[in-house]
Amino acid sequence: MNTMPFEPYHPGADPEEAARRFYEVQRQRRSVREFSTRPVPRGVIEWCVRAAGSAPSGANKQPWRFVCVSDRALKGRIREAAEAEEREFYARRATPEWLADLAPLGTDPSKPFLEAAPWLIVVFKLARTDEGGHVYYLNESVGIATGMLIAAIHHAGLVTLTHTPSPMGFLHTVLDRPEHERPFLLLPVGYPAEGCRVPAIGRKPLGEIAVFHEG
Ligand code: IYR
Repeated sequence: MNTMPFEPYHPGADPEEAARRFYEVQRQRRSVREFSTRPVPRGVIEWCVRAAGSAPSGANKQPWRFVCVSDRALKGRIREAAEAEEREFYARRATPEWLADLAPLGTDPSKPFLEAAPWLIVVFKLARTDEGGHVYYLNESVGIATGMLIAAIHHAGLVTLTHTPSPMGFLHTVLDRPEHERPFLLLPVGYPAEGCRVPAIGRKPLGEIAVFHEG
């Protein structure tokens, strides 16, 4: 059997205090739809993507690509294509139930944040490794990495939105990605617009999201 070298691993101290502090930070995170045009240096985006890339993945295949766009023309083309899909979605594709569920959020086919935000990070999942090999637990792996990316963006003092234009095949074409890369999620990243407001949503209490079987 061909095993890799193993190394010592040291977890942090005082898990309860650390867990509480992390919760206090993460609970401040909100999905934001109104972005400032204030620039964000590329270095900040690079650190956030490194954090995402530290995620666990099936057999450590790291089946993700984070395409980071600040180019104005490219953002314009993404907005145009996304809005075309969204117009179809709101006019025809969405079920009445879906539209009713979205109504309180006030979303519509207009996506100005795709041009206003200084960065768009388009997350692609790799159906195969770059070398053509198998990947495992693809959606789980890329979902975890994306969650870590969102946490990193929030931790950096920036905001983002988990945007899912559907279908999002156009991102493959517009960004000229190879065949084995499939669009997964689009994240505008930046600062909130001045006077930005977010819907007053609540989060389920622990008792509704957790079940304990204690020994
Ligand atoms: N992708 C559309 C619709 C949309 C769907 C869900 I589920 C949301 O939570 C929000 C929006 C849009 O971006 O408008």
